[in-house]
Amino acid sequence: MGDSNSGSFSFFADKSAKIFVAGHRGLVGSAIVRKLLSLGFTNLVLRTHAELDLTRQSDVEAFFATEKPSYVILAAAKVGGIHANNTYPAEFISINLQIQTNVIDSAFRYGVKKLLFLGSSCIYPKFAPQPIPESALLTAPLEPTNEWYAIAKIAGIKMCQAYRIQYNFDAISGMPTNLYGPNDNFHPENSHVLPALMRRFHEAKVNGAKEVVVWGTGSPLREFLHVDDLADAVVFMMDKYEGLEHLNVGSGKEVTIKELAELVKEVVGFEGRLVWDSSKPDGTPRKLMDSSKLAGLGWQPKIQLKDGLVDTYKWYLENVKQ
Ligand code: GFB
Repeated sequence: MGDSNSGSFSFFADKSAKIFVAGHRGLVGSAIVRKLLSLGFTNLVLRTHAELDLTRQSDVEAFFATEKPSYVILAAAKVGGIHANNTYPAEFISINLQIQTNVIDSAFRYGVKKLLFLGSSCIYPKFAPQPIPESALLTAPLEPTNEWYAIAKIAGIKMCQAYRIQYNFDAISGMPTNLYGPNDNFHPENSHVLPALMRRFHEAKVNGAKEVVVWGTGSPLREFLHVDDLADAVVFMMDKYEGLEHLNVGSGKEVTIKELAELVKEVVGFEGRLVWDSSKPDGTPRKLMDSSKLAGLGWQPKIQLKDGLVDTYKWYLENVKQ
């Protein structure tokens, strides 16, 4: 049980191995599918929510019994931005606990060779040391706006660890920082800041509005990673990592929400002004991850924020109904 893959295992040895990507229509899952297909993997097992409800234990078990995938990448989750997390705490804790418990347990029971569980940087304490090392987990209280989601994700990490310790099940966890990219959720209230602002600036530009409202004070710092970089890291970890500890996956670069807003405004081409609504929560003041463990294994992000924003806005224009 080393910190990295010491044996001769190669995730790339058999491109026809059956891989279940749970959550393949979401921001993260769709990027992982694009990545696997671009690498020549041919046997992806995908199920829409309507085809397989991952919160239903017996359905998940029946799916694993029938399909018997070799690998599982668990990118299915109930996710949202600060407002959604704060408004639907019961859904964030219960749906995530159910999905991950069902999938991790069935994966073990039906002979999956390796599983990768994805969490979030919100698992760390509100006032964690910056940049946040993996060892900061469970050392102090969480940020209240997303503690329900965080508790579920911490339980997922712990479940992977417990199954490795007791059953020697090769389950690993990756904790991405704030993500963005194609197939994001652009809902005006429930989405994360980046897609929310992109949509608001776009609609303001199209409607000729003079100002756009941005939540909070603009002072919180956030680290953003393009989802294609995350997908690259996921494949890298499937191949190279088999440690007990979860691994941070970040870009190493942070911006204030004010800087982000200015950047999105520029990319979209909105020329009016920003109005700050300080009645909305800021959330945690800063969450820059220390991703040096993953870097030490040989992985680096490639996509700069500005380039990623241009790419995401292009996708938005081509795919989202105006
Ligand atoms: O992206 P966001 O919702 O996630 O908010 P968190 C980030 C920051 O952007 C906060 C500000 O300081 C918000 O106040 N913000 C400004 C806005 N305008 C907007 C807007 O229109 N929409 C949104 N959503 N924010 C989430 C967690 O926290 O991070 C999740 O709630 C998850 O659980 C995710 O972990 C990665 O970074 O604050």
